[in-house]
Amino acid sequence: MCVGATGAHRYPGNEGVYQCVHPNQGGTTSHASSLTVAWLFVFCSCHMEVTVTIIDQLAHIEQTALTALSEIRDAETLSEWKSTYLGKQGSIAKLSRELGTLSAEERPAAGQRFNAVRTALDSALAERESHIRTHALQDAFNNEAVDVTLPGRTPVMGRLHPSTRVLRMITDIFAEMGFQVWESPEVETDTLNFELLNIPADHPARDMWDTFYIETPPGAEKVLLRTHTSPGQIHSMRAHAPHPVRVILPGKCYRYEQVTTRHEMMFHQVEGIAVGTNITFSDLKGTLVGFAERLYGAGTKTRFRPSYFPFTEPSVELDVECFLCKGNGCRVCKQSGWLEISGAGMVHPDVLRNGGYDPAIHSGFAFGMGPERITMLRHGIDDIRWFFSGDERFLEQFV
Ligand code: FA5
Repeated sequence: MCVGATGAHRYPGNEGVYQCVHPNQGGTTSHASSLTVAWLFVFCSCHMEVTVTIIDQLAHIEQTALTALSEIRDAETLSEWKSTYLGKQGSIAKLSRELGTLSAEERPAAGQRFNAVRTALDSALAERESHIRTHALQDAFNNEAVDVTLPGRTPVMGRLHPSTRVLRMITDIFAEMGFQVWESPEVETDTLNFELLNIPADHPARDMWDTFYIETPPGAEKVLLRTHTSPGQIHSMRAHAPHPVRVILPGKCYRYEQVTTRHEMMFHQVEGIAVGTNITFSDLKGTLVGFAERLYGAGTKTRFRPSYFPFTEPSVELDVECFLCKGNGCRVCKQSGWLEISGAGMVHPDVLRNGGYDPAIHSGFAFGMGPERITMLRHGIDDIRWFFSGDERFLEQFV
């Protein structure tokens, strides 16, 4: 202690820091504040005492800081503690500014003490940080622990769309009969969708098969969304001619259609074509009857009705006996006892020629069926709009 000191005075601007004041200075002078008085005293007669005081203050800060630190349990409070004691405006930094006012002899000892305290606080902080982190981790383990004995959640399994399922059944059946499965474009030219299939610009069949046109420059060929899979007949014949061809072509079709319970503006078709030598109408019948029996069961009754398509001659519609009422007549078959499943016929000589075959040598049959209609008949679905409405209540029934 300073000899004759009047006691400890609060150091202005340095809360919690105490300073000795010489009795002769009386705490006030006519020409200086108490701070100035204190420092005059420091420089005049009591150098060692002030150094001890700073060191005492440092010890006090260290003690307070370590006590506070030991009670901290979370990262946020820890960060506050860090800025209070070790930050740029923290207690240690504030006190260290006083170092410059000490004499050259006193400064090293005080400096060393500052460094020691700072190092002690730094390492205590690091220790506390790691302690808090470990506890946080432990808490997370305890709170978020996975109970491995709980039964697992069954993942929701996707399933195939009913049209896709029936398309696959149809392709499987024809593949067994030796048909290749081909794809052909959904976007076609007017020539392929109509002209080469015997449907010139003014043909009445164009009304029945109206579609969506893609804007093209004036004078350019018209491009459209195909109305049926029949352009695939031309693609596949041209790819094989003059060799035999036996393919099916499943895919989407589009029509400018009044949408009803049986008519969609987008639906699927499966086209089939077989061209070679000596292919007759009985081959067509045998193929389609065999298909119907495989799809609806052995012994399924079928019938062929005369019909008209510009690209087949003769043309027919294939009906199967209604699987619901066994031919007695019901709501599904509209009391007729029969269900139509496909258009078909012998490939027209003009179309054979357009495909690259000589009708004098080659002949062939073709057919086109609608999988949605076939699915409706199989499952008693009363409205085709269910298929593409995206309603899960409908789709999830087809497991
Ligand atoms: C045709 O499209 C011919 N290209 C089929 C053909 C191919 C005949 C080869 C001869 C030789 P049609 O317009 O009838 O024909 O359609 C055939 C099948 O497609 C119909 O039996 C039906 O199952 C389905 N279909 C036609 N229009 C729609 C529609 N708007 N919505 C859902 N399915 C349809």
